[in-house]
Amino acid sequence: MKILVAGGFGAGKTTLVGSVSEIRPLRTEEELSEQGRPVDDTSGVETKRTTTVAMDFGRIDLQPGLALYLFGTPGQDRFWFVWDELARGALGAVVIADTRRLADCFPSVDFFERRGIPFVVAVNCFDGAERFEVEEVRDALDLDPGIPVLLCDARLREDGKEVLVALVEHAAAGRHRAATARA
Ligand SMILES: Nc1nc2c(ncn2[C@@H]2O[C@H](COP(=O)(O)OP(=O)(O)OP(=O)(O)O)[C@@H](O)[C@H]2O)c(=O)[nH]1
Ligand SMILES: [Mg+2]
Repeated sequence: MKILVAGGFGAGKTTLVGSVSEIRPLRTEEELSEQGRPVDDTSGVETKRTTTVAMDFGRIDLQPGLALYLFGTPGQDRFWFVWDELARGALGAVVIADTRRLADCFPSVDFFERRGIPFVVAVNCFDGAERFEVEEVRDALDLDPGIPVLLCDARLREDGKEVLVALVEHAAAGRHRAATARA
């Protein structure tokens, strides 16, 4: 199963792919440069030194016979053109949200809603960030009640796995509903 890991700049996409992957993840990190300063919005994540310029790639066997291929998207607006290519054939997506900059994940939510790709929202609970209930996040993002919202720490493998299990179950339930509707 091909899965996308999306979300705004610095939300923790590379971190999540790295923490759950059972292979050494492929990364395309580059230093944030002076040239990028006028176009890259780093507000809220001023300490960030590198950014994904193409994609992250990792793999995990979630259960016997179910391998997930994880594709982390780049977070900066100027790399949006990569998303269409990465999304081809994706069966689901994780949208990582940072509640300090929640609006940054709106474009990701729109992207998957418009393409009918099932997704879950994983709230990455950064140290020192104000905590919100999942229902508050759901309301703020104006999500359908059926879309799973989870709290996680992207650095923890078990949290990342929980998010992926929720996504696989959510995507499977959607396919089941579609098949039943056709029958
Ligand atoms: N405290 C805390 N720090 C985190 C967490 N997840 C990620 N970080 C840190 O936040 C920074 C951003 O993480 P990345 O994984 O690079 O974010 P990204 O979404 O891939 O960023 P771009 O590819 O540039 O859009 C890194 O310095 C991480 O170490 C978390 O759950 N808690
Ligand atoms: Mg990244």
